[in-house]
Amino acid sequence: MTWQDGTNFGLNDDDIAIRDMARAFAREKVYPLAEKIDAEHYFPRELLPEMASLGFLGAMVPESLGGSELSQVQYCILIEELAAACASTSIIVSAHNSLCVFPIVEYGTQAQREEFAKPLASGEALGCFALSEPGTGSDAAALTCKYERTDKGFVVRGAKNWITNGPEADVCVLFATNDTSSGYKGVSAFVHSLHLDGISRGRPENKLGICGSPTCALQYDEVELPATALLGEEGRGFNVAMGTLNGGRTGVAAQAVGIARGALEHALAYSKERKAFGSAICDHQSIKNYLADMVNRVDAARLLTHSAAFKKDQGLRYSREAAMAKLFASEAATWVANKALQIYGGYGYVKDYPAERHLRDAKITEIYEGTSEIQRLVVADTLLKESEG
Ligand code: COS
Repeated sequence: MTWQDGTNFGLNDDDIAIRDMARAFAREKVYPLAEKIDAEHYFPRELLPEMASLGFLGAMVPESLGGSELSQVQYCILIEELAAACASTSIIVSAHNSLCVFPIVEYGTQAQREEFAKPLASGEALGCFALSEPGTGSDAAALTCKYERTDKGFVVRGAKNWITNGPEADVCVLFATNDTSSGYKGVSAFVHSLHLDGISRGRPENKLGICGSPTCALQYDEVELPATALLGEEGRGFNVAMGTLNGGRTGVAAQAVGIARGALEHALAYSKERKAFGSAICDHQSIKNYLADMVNRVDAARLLTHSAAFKKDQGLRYSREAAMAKLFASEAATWVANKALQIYGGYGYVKDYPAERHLRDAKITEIYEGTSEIQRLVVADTLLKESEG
């Protein structure tokens, strides 16, 4: 298998060093486990200590708290490299960083950063994010998980769904409302340990793809949280969720780029080996057309992803760019993985080759952290707003 660079621009020496380190780790430690992770729905816990020591689990954490403080562009490079080897491993790292560590560092107090971000960066704890509910996905403001104030802090009751890392996580960023009639203005964010009385985890979901990334529901039965669990201002939780998802969407876009690149690399290698009508199939025009269209999509997806991440690094508004990157990269990943499987022909349809895994893994990138339909809404709404001047 070849490991190619594709189109990049403006990467500095640090970015390239991080890419090379992530690529070496992905190739030597993650890729050999990818088939087992998928086939056995295996959570690769043994990768966590080394990923922590390489700074992968503290990518969003300041160096003063033991993190590696990567730029968003560097973070996207890291996620792409992991995803090219194993999509499950990449989303374990991405959900931990983008959805749990980021909001703690961005919106939390210094005490919350010390209590939660430090162990999340060191690998002592794994993070998750609880926004969706059984009846609330795209319409996130309609959530019903309820919190009430008490003398000591808060009490929470309700259900959360589709929690990536849920079965294994130790720390959760939770969204709950104290007034469903107030819409998004009733929502507050909290950060808490998942090892509290009253929290139960559902059985791990049996998914189409990313099978080593564990997902479950969470049930909160009269869970008591201390007053210090409130993350950001009361009533501003929806803004915490949206601000967090902007960054998360660049991470999923990078994951999609990695899955697409992995699919392309395998199909490219196969097309050079496989013979039909007297020559390697890559010599046939139909296959060349596929390869050209695949690499175009991979590189265009990476450029959109890095452009959104670059805007975040500059401190600029980037919600439209993040949505554009996720929308394009996720649909490109499914398209590229589908064409890669086609290049393999019958061999693509069986589990002896990774082509069908790439296709199963790619599909979720069109769904989680905001469906393609929601991304189109965000892109069009921000475009219309910006055009008003
Ligand atoms: N970035 C920053 N802020 C955002 C934002 C974004 N992308 N989208 C909305 N907001 C803010 C708005 O600025 C507004 O805040 P203020 O009143 O303080 O200005 C607030 O959020 C409400 O905005 P709006 O009225 O547009 O919210 P809606 O309820 O109409 O919802 C969508 C907007 C549909 C875009 C939102 O619910 C969404 O992203 N849904 C998908 C949720 C998702 O990704 N779920 C996956 C969970 S993780 S697997």
